[in-house]
Order: sequence, then C-alpha cells, then structure tokens
Amino acid sequence: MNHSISKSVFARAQQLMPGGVNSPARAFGAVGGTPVVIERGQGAHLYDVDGNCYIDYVGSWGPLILGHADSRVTESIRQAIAKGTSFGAPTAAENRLAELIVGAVKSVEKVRLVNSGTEATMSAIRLARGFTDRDVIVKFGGNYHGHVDSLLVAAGSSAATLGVPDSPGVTRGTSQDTLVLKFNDVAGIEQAFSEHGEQIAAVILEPVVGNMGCVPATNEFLQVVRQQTERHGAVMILDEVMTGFRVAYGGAQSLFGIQPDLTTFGKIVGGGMPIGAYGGRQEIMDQVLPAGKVFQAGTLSGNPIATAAGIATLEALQQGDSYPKLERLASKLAEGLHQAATKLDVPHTIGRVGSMLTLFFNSQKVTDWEVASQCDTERFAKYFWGMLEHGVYLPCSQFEASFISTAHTDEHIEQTIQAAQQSLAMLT
Ligand code: KE4
Repeated sequence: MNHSISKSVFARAQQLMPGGVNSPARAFGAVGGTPVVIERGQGAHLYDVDGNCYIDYVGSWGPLILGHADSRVTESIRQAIAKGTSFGAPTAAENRLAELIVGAVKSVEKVRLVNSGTEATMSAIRLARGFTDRDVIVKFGGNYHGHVDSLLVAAGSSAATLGVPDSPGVTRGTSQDTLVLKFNDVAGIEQAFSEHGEQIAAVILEPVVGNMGCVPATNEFLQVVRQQTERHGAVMILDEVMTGFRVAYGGAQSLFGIQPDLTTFGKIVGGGMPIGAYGGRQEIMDQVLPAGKVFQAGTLSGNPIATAAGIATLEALQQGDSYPKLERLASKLAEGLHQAATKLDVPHTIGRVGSMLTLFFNSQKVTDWEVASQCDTERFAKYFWGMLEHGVYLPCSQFEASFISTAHTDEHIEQTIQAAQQSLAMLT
C-alpha cells in the first residue's frame, strides 16, 4: 500500500500539534510507523488520503456502532444543524436523549449530559465525594476513565496502595486520595474496605474493561464491589463510557444484573459527536447544581447537534435487531481468529463481550493488568501492520478493544479472518 500522502500530511501535523495528534491513542506509538490519515468513512469502511480502503474495527474508539456516515444519523444532524448549532438554553431534544438513556438503563433515574467521557467520570467522582462528604476514590489497574487528574494514577507496588501520579502535572495532593487495586481481585477490595471503608467516597470501574484490551469483570467481583459499597455507604460507579449501549442496550450492567449508584456514558450516546453523560439514583443526582450544591456546568452540554446524533443512534439500536447481529458477527470473528492462531501455533487468548473483542498475544487468560502487561506487544505490532497492509484497520495498541458495527457483514468478517491468517503466518 502507498502511504506517501499520509506521511506528508502527518509530518505537517507534527509541526502544528503535539505528536501530530489531538489524542495520543491515535499516534501509532505502540506499533511504530506513521498513522494513516483518514479522508472519510462509509459504513464499515475507512478511506485514507492515499485512497486505500480498510475494514474498520476502531469505529472512532467505540461510538460508531452503526458504522460511518449512517444515513439515519447524518440526516438527523442535517435537520438539527439547519436550525442552528447551539443555544445554551433548554431544548426538547435534551429531554428525548435523557428519556432514551433513563429508559434503557434501569439504575439511571436522572441523567446529566456533558461533552465527553472524561467530563462524565470527573463529574461523577465529584458528585460521589459531595454526596458522601468523603475523599477516597478506589479505581483498578488497567481501567481508564479519561484524563481526570484524580484517576490518572498508576497502581502502587502492593495490592491496596495509595496511588502515585501517572502523569506529570498530577499533584501528589490529587493522587493521594486515590486507592488503586487489582482488577477482579475480591480479597483486595474486601481488604481495602476493611482498612479504609469509612473514608471511601466511591469505587469506579469498567464492568467490561476496554482499556487493557477486552477484559470482563467476574460476576463475583462485581457483586462484592456492590456489597462492600452498600455496606460502607460508598457510591458504586460503573464507567460505561465504552460498554454503554455497546455490549447491550441496557449496558454491561444489564448483562451482569448489577445496579450501580451512578453510571457514566459517552461515545455511542453521541453517535460520533462530542458527548458524555452521568446518571443514577435520583437521591444522588439531585445533589447536582442547580438542584443541589455539587457544581458542574458546560457551555455545549446537551447541544442540539450531539443530541440529534445520539437520539438517532439510540433509536436505531432500540428499534432494530442490532444486538443479535453484532453478537453473531463478533462470535464468528473471534472463532476465526482463534482457529487461525491455533493452526499457526501462535500463543493467544481472546477476550470478548458482545461486539467488543481483543486478540491477546498471551497464552494466559487475561483477567487483570498484571497478566495483560505480559502480552507480546512486539508481535501485536507486527500483526497490526500485517492487517493494515491487508486492508484491516485495528486499534493501534494491544491494550484496546476492537469494535464491530451493524454495517459490518459476513463478507467483511471472512475477509478479516483471511487477512489474519496471512498476517499471523508472518509471525511464525
Ligand atoms: P473521552 O473523554 O475520551 O470521551 O472518554 C474517556 C473514557 C472514559 N471511560 C472509558 C471506559 C473510556 O474508554 C474512555 C475513552 N476511551 C479511549 C479509548 N480506549 C478513547 C480514545 C482516546 O483517548 O483517543
């Protein structure tokens, strides 16, 4: 494949923007080489500026569950934009999107729309601290919740450790109230509550982690988090920015049968436009200004364009048979990848929940960051480039999830499996 125009555009980007990107995830840092510069998307495909076509499994990192330029979404945006872009005043469209979220997710009685997943988790953390009048937040290694200072915290050396900053600029004062535990470690969460129970404001976790590759929580782990937070008066926050409306219309919590106190959303609820949301028990949500005293605001929160795209997306998911189709295609892909890697003796495991999945270059089942971090990332990089050259666009990191959209077809899956057979063969 020729990538000359991508290379020249990206060279200029690097003179204008840090690393040439507006989010580090896109910089191909983990796989090397130059990112392909995208011209447009259509359905399951992306087209780069050199005219190369790819079957897309990034979907803008999750939002595009209907595929690129879905006519229901673009038409909804077109109609909204004809009436103006933003008013900074209540609109009926915000009611409609809020109704769809509240109607889909049993634990959400009230919701606040914001502009990104990071804003959603940042606000949910502040709300939990305001509601409980406590400071300590518990998070888990390998879980990413956006670039919130208090959540940009690496795991300390022992299981239950007061975190250390994971980025310059995050102060010790900020990270000292963040406890970082091992994901799926029941004893660890029980120990943390026995030691810090009455200081813990909230526990936040991804019910199906997408940010160390696709790693589901165990039922037992989720139940124990629920029990411990209830017993000690802490808020349970499920970060469903990625899994919300992805793994099921009711989110991962509907699959696990768990009711958190707060849930955060993003990505799909905006249909590809900038959006986030947090919601949950009315008793807690009514603490948010102006109903309550916990401050949170945003110029473009609930803006007409993002709400139009989100409404069109959620209505399409609500009405259609999207989830059975996504499950069938994702299961077919996972099985095809497993067969290909097994036939070639490539050590691997696959993590999958619904239409989010990861091929791990690790023979051990990935259940937490300690195992995930032992993946053969060099092999992943070679596989990534092999797939790209065969016209398949994967997330550029072993520690991300691939996503299938309703625009994908059986033929796309078959083409992808063939590309994997050829790419994996290059590894042996
Ligand atoms: P945003 O602020 O990027 O909208 O959402 C942050 C966020 C919060 N919670 C979860 C579970 C998330 O996965 C994310 C963002 N996901 C990454 C991909 N793993 C976004 C890609 C990027 O940062 O460019």
